[in-house]
Amino acid sequence: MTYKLPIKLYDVTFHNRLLNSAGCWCTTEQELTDLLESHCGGIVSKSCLFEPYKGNPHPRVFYNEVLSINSTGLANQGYLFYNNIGKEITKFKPYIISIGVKNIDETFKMIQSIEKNQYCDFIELNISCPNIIGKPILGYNISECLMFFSRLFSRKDHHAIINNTNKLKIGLKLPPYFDQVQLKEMSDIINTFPIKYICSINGMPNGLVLNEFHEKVIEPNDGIGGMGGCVAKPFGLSNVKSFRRLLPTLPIIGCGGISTKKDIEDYFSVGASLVQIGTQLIREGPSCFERLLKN
Ligand code: RRO
Repeated sequence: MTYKLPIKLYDVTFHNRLLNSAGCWCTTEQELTDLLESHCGGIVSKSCLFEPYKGNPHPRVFYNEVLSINSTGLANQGYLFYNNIGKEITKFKPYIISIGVKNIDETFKMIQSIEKNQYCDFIELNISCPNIIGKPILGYNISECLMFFSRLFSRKDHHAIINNTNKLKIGLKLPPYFDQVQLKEMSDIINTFPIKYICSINGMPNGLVLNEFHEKVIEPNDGIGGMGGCVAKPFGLSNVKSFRRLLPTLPIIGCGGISTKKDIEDYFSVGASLVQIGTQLIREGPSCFERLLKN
């Protein structure tokens, strides 16, 4: 079972191929410490913003045996927290700082500042948060993405990334695409820039779950939020398979509905090099990594 083996992405060696998904068990110092002590092969932070942010009203996360729904709303401790804690984490495991792309100028400032310290191995730009109320998902707007990456990678200090020196490596967390034309258009954009990996997929946007009394199970946004768990897996698999065909050499981290070894192997069979675990990590806690690596 290859997912138990180390894997090298560029100069970074992951201990095995199982990571947490950004947002799951990775917001507080205690949660990040739990991950450090778990059997995961590397750690991804909560998507962060320039300033700490309290996020949406509670309850904002719900899960059962088949699905999860959340509208956390980018609750986070501010990028400096996730940057500084990286000094400790990177002594033991590869560390990816996920950045929530909400305000483009702030995104640039965060990247610049994180690059100075190098307390992480990759930055994962989250262009797929389904819960920024009133804001469209950047990853669905192909022309905005083109403008965003053009600005990002034409910054003077980013020429180093293009030249492949030791500047920080940038990956993308993508939304699920439901149409092959969009997958092709996004792939063409990704191909144009020095993006080091993609993680596919984030939660499926715009879901609604009702309880036995037909009431919403999360408070924000009329109960509407991003969906994970089993329901997401067919879309995660199809997106990874399509991106593998369209971007034959780019490392892909598969995500969406992984709770068993079969799920992991399915993602590897369509071209993922690593996987991220979200809903099942929330359900089971960080011991899920040890269970999945056993036998
Ligand atoms: O914080 C959230 O509401 C959230 C984010 Br940033 C994301 O990328 N995906 C998600 O399901 N929730």
